[in-house]
Amino acid sequence: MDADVSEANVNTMFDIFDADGDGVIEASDFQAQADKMCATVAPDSSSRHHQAIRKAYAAWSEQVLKAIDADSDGRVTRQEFFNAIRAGILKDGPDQLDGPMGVTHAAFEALDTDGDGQLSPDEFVRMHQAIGRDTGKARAAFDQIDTDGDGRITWQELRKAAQGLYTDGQAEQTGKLLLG
Ligand SMILES: [Ca+2]
Ligand SMILES: [Ca+2]
Ligand SMILES: [Ca+2]
Repeated sequence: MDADVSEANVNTMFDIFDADGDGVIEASDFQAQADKMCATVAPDSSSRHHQAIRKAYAAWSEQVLKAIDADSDGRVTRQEFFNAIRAGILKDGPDQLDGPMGVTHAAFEALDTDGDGQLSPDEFVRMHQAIGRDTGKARAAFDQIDTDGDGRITWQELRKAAQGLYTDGQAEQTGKLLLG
């Protein structure tokens, strides 16, 4: 296993993917995540953003299952997940960030309610309000992601913050950074 991806982090990542907590990652887990994300940032099922989020999760699901589901039964066990991480699958694949970044980008666009291509603090905090998180912490997270300190989060800034989750093995820290 990569020295910088601890077993605890791999377990945390698995648990995040396994949304329904039944011990295997399946397409339905990604659908559950999509439901949650849509309910938070794009509840109108006919909206462009709602459909983009669903599409992004479906693509991610397909990518993960294709890459990690070694015996192709449509279910990724914890063992298969560990084996894939050990083989460096989340680090070495050139396209390994396409799935999560597709989802992050769809969420970014849904949160950008005024469509100026950047998130204001109000737009960013809306996500935290919707899921009942401490909005004070959201503001601290905002300031950390806004690396040039201009009071707006660009896609480049959010992308850089979100990448940490998959490349640094710092799932918990990155989650905290994004969600407070
Ligand atoms: Ca599951
Ligand atoms: Ca905006
Ligand atoms: Ca900025």
